[in-house]
This record gives sequence, C-alpha cells and structure tokens, in this order.
Amino acid sequence: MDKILNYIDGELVAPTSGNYLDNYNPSTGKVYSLVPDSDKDDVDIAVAAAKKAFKGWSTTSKQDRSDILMKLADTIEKHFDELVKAESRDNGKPEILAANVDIPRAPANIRFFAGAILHNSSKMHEMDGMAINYTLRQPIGVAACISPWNLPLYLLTWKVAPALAAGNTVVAKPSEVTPMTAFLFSKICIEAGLPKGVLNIVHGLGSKVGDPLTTHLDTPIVSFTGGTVTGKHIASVTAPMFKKLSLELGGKNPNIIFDDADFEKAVSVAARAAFTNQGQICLCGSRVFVQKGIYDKFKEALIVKTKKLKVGDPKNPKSQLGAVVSEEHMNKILDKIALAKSLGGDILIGGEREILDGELKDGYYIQPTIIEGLSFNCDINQEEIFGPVVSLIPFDTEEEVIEMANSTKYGLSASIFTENISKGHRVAAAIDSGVVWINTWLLRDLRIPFGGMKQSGVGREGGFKSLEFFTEPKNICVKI
Ligand code: TXE
Repeated sequence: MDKILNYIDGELVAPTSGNYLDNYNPSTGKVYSLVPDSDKDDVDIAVAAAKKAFKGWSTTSKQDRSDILMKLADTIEKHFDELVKAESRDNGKPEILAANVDIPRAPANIRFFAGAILHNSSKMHEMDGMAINYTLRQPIGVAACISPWNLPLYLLTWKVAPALAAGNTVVAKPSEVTPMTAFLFSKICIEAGLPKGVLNIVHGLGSKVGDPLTTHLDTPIVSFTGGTVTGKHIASVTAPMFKKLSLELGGKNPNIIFDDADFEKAVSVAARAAFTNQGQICLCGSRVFVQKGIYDKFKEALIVKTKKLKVGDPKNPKSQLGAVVSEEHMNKILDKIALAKSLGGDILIGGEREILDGELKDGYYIQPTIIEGLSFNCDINQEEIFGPVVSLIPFDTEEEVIEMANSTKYGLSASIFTENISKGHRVAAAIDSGVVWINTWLLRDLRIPFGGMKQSGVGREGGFKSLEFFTEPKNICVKI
C-alpha cells in the first residue's frame, strides 16, 4: 500500500512515531493508501526547518522568489494528468471537475501571486514638507496554513502561494481526509528546486498536528479554511497568543431568483450552484429563494434539470456527481435529509444514498436532492449541510427575501437573479455576505477581496489582500 510522507526541510520523511492512518478512496469505500499520523514532534521539526529557511527566503529578491514560484507552477502542469486522477481518487469528485477546476487553479494561484509580488507597492504619507512616512511591508516568519478536503490542492496553493511570494516560509497541514495531492505537490516542489525548508507539509489529524501548529510559538501567522466549529477553536487558542489570523469558514448561501430573472439561466446556474462538487463547496447556493410568480415553473424546471444529472464513477467523463468525501460525511448528509423529512419537508427528488455497481458498490454516493416546504428558519435552512442538498423557499417581496437571506449566522456568498439592474444592485447591497454575484455564480477574479461576514470568517483573501495578510506593515517616519 502506498505510504504518503511528510515534506520537511526539503526531504520526504516518515512521521517520527512511525504511525499511519488509513486513507480511503470515496468512490469505492476502500482504503488505498496510508497517511502519516504525525504529531507535535513532527510539527516542531517542520517549524524549526521553516524558521531556519526564513532568513534566506525572506531576503531572496522578489524577482527570484517570483521565478522559483513560476517554475513551480510549470512543474505542476507537467504532472497535470497525474494530479487530476489523484485528486479525484482521494476526494471522490469527478475527474472532469478536477481537470477543469481544481488542478488548473493550483498553477493559476501560484502564477497570480508570483506576479503580484512584483507589482505590489507600499504607501507614503507626506507631512507638509516637514517629514515623510513610508510603510514597509515585510514578511513575518513561519506561516501555518491549514486547508480542508473539498478543494484540496486548490485551497492549499491559495494559501501557500501568497505566503511564499511575500517572503514567509510555511508549514502546511492539508486535510487528513484528502492528503494525496499535497504529497504529490511536495515531490513537485523538490523537482522544481524550491529551497529546503521554505515549504514544509505535515500530514495528520487536526488535534495532533493542527493544534500544535497553530499554537506553536514560532508560527505568528495562521491561515485556515475549514468548518466554522474548527475556526472558532483556532480563534480561541490563537487570540491570546496575538497571532495574525485569517479564517475562511462555512456558508449557507442564498440564491435569490426574482420573477423577472432570465429563467433558463437561473435554473441552470441554480443546479450548478447546488450540486457542483457534490455540494461540497463553501460557496454552494444551498438555499434557493424563488419569487412566487415563477415558483412552480421554476421548481419543475429544476427537478427536470436535476433528474438529468448523472451520479456515477468519478472516472467516467459523463458523471456530473461523484462520491462525497467520506463515510462519516455521507452519514451526516443522510441524517440531515432524514431531519428535513421529520420537520415536514417534502423531498422533490433524490434523498437517498445511490448504490452503484461492481467495485463502486460501497462508494459514498448521494442522489442530488431538492427539498421544499420548510420554514426559512429551521435547522435545514440555517445550518450547513455541505452535500448535494438544496432547499426551495418561496417569497413575495424584496424586503421579505432580504430578511430571510440574512437570517443565518453565516455570510459568505449570495447570488441574485434579476433582469432589473437597479434591483440587483439594491439587493446586493442589502445582503450580509462578503461576496455577491448578480446573474451568475462562482465567477472568480483572483484579485477581489474574498471572504465572509459573520460566522463565515475573519479577514479577506485574494489579490493584494492576501499579500497584506502575509506581511507586517512598518511605518518609518523621516524628518526632513
Ligand atoms: O472540517 P475541519 P471537517 C464544513 C462543512 C463540514 C464541516 C466539518 O460543513 O461538514 O465543515 O468538516 C483541520 N486545529 N467545511 O470536520 O475539521 C483539519 O485537519 C487546527 C467547510 O472536515 O474544519 C483540516 O485540515 N486544525 C469548509 C481542516 O482543519 C484543525 C471546507 C479543516 O477541517 C483542527 C471543509 C484543530 N483543532 C469543511 N481540527 C469550507 N469553508 O470550504 C481540524 N483541523
């Protein structure tokens, strides 16, 4: 059985304890590799290596850092097919999705920040001819980057790239549920000639690796993407240590369809926003609010569209949905569907585990599911399900839908469908979320400030916001 290794100080190494955890292929429900069950000892060694490498990396010129990162991006592309297959096998997502979204975004993230660091500038404040203040933005030290299982390589590189471009060194902890592409990425770093210790990857559990990493005295910056409960814990342990903290957490995102929407577009995007990646994207539109004038027509069209979605072998290019990430997660989603029924919800389509044939029979497949008839403030419409489950909620007026959309503790993203441009702007301004799309979903520009309000997160990533996060401003006042 393949053994994944940690990447520390430029070398691929076994965990010091010698212990491993099982790594499952969600499409078959079978163990197919082993992931290091690392602990504090491995974290200490990795942080020490990153700390040692900081001096050299932070004083490497921006151009040289940029060149090395560009080479890293090129090397990822050399291994494109291998990464696509690995991401799909590790996560359960269709290969076609990994090929179109996950894996292309990894080199794109790296190239984006490798370029951005060359175009960054800092501020100057002039004091009426008396003095000038200028602000240096300097790298901070070792960044702890913790990433989740839904978009494994995509989100790992989204953190590592700006941290490294800004001149920090990194200890990363990928999700123990989907470690494979991070492991392949560490081999790619070696192939591309990334200097030793600049990036270190320690695999293992949140409690045994994540905790010692986020609370380590030598990791002054912590960047985390994952669940809100874990984010709250990380905030509580890092705040007393005065660390710089960025949290990208969950979402329960409203998708608002007005009567005057471009109907076909709204239906098609609503299906995509609900079910892409088996609904396991923090930006998924899991609450669809439809204005009453088109509610029945919209519902029928969404059911027809959903019926056509093929749940199947992730390797089959015709499969639009693959497996969800783990047995535990599948059971959590199925429990939520059972709860929806017990609360009086009608399952319009789906609602069951899908059993496939042959070696896929034990895989974690769930039918795309549409629920209606539940109040906007019940558990199903307030808490994240993070699976292929969407809830339909009718509304009358703009005021009413804004109130319902804003009723959750989350505030990550929202979509609004209307052909009335004034209404689109007005509702967008009134929605409590960090990202709002009008007449689209998940159209990402890497320069925008990306992140959530309320319990969806703290801080913003993206563009120069990421470079700001991964640097410390220092003002220098010069008397003239
Ligand atoms: O995430 P966790 P889980 C949501 C989704 C999902 C729920 C829980 O609703 O059902 O979160 O998923 C690491 N200190 N999202 O339990 O635990 C962990 O090892 C430091 C939304 O899988 O938050 C992994 O690397 N790190 C989300 C990472 O945190 C710790 C994507 C995320 O795992 C830790 C994923 C600790 N004490 C789930 N405990 C999104 N926003 O996209 C765990 N980790």
